[in-house]
Amino acid sequence: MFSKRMTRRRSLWLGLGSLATIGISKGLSHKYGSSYMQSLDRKHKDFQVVGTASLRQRAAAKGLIYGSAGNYETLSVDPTLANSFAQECGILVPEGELKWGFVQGIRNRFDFTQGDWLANFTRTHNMLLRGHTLVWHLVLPEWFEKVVNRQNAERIFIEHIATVTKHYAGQMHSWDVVNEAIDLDHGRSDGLRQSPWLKFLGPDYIELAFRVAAEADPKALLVYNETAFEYNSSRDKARRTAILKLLERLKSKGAPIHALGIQSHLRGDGKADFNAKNFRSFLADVASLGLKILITELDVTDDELTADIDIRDRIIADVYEDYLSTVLDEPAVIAVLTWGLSDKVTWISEYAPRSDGKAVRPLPLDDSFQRKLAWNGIARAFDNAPKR
Ligand code: 9MR
Repeated sequence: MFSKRMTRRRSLWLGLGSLATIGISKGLSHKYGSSYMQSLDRKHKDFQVVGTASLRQRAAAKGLIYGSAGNYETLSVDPTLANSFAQECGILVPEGELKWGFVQGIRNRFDFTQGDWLANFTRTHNMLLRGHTLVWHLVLPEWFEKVVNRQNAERIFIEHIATVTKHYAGQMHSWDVVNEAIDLDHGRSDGLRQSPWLKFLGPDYIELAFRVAAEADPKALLVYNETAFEYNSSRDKARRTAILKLLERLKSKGAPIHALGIQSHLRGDGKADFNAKNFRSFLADVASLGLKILITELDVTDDELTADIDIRDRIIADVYEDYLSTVLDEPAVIAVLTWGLSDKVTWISEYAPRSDGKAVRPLPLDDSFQRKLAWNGIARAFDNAPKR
């Protein structure tokens, strides 16, 4: 009994400690005051939401689109999950089914079976569809290394992009044309990743991908999607600078790029410093290039947080609400997608599992598809967002 109480007290302490850390390190002192007591008050934030309207409806009321990544494997066998998607989401992005290794796992044999199933799902439920992704250094098929060389790379690259984009032409709200092309550790002055495509085609492969996609599907919004630049570390700042330079280069060459996708895989542990003002000014810089912005893969890890579900959920919800309040202040932001809808289906369970073996809770719905505080945090950010 005694030791149980001690455990509860200890976990409460750890939880409150994390709250305090987040309050200070996220640079939110303007909002909450930086004192420890004020940070503790956030524990009592009620995350109240008016009415029962879905995230889709709340987003739409502001001229925004809300949706999620989903996959064939789970949506095709789990009607309750499918039903939650139909209820909450105005847009769906296949989590893996349109990546190169899935679509063209066998050379020249394009397999759209699962992608088409998901596309049909969106039509049935009157949702928009997003494509992810045409060009990425990961999830390349096994044959890639054996077959692709400097002589044939351009033909294979163009063929793949044109075939996949044409297949879904007219159906796609937007396409992540190029994903994660920047890696500053690779030592290039332009910040580009030494990807296979860069090796074979040179840095203009990005522009080429946009041109091929635009020709095959002139209606889709063409997006450059990137990860890990949301925080205030010198690394994230340098990545933001490199991204802006890339976007400027593409625009100045007249490449048909329409938007930046900000993945937004966020940390719930408060160990990374988020600076709303700096991030907001980056968003304004992107918008000033005439680009739209999509939040494409939002989720919040909880692996370092207390086991206490009540406290954990509050911390996660608070990260969602704070982050979205900042980004939705920028009118160029037109859509928000979480990388999954229910805690039952999330890459976080493998990528950032909890060391205590408890289930992770990074998404808006719990593993029984009930709305949890993260849902409220998102709903509140939508409700308070300026209208587009
Ligand atoms: O969530 C996706 C996971 O199921 C896949 O195994 C993995 C490789 O295809 O990709 C994950 O999604 C990634 C996305 O495609 C790009 N941004 C990071 C996402 C999480 O890793």
